Amino acid sequence: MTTPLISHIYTADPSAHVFEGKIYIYPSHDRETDIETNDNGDQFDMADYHVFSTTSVDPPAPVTDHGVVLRVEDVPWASKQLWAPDAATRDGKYYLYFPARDKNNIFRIGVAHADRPEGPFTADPDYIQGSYSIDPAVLVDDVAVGDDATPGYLYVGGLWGGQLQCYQKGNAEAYDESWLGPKEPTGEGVYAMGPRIARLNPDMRSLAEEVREAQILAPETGKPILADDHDRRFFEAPWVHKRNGLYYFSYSTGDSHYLCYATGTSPYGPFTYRGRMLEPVVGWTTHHSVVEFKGRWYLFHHDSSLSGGVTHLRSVKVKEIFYDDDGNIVSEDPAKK
Ligand code: FUB
Repeated sequence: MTTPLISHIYTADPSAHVFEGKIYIYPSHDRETDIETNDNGDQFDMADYHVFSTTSVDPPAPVTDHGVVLRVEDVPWASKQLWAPDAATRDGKYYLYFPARDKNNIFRIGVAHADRPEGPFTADPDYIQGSYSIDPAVLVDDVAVGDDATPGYLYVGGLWGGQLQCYQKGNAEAYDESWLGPKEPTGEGVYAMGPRIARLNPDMRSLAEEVREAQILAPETGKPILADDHDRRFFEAPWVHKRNGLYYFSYSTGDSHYLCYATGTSPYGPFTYRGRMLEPVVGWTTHHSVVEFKGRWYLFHHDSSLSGGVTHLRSVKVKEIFYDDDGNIVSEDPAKK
């Protein structure tokens, strides 16, 4: 079993990026509460974010804790639950994307900005208009859209407590609170709900278009994965990385506890399911990021081993991943076989 990268506080949902030659990690900051554990995730009652950095994960180097960079009380629109964040950089500025419940208890995506990757971050006064659900992940692409040479794409989505199922019709205005709770589509022939994507404006703080669904297709049918296929359907934790011009969309399957991936030729998908990249870990949730550093690829993820299996007290870990000649993600270096 691998050792947690950070053990002086509980951390989860690591989004790792290489900024200024170092690996920066933007995780959730788990904390103990007296809230009863339920399938809505109420026990995940996080109230701030720390940022971490390191110069090497293999061999391990010390991880620097840059301290608290944003608190829920510094986010004017938010009420609680600072869940899985991500970060991006553009034109010398750094952006932290984060989900939180607004004053009406609806999950929205917020953004905060800083001059340095380690913050501190200043939150925008309101959430990103048109945003909903949880688990933002931002890809800054290298394929121009119009005048924008490096467009940013925001991916979001999470079922059950993450409220994605409340948007059956797709758009932010069609919020249906009768779907609140640990619910999701089910039934013969019913398609799973896909993650959501929208291109960001060059300001990186607003959407250039309405949020839309990205499809994850089953390779055997060419059609979306079925809602009852819990081993493969999207649940939460979207992440997109690009390798050799191919977009890798990876995600958690939630109640079946896998990290899976699918690939496509456009940031919008469709993405065709390819396989698993992490088997179930200690704890209920699984959430990750994939980053290239000095020519090697790493999977950052979390488990609950440090807390002895407490679902909402997790710790960030890292492992190297490899690709075979067909672009499949494999856990052992094919060159060493
Ligand atoms: O950390 C709170 C939630 O747990 C995240 O938003 C999900 O992805 C899951 O890891």
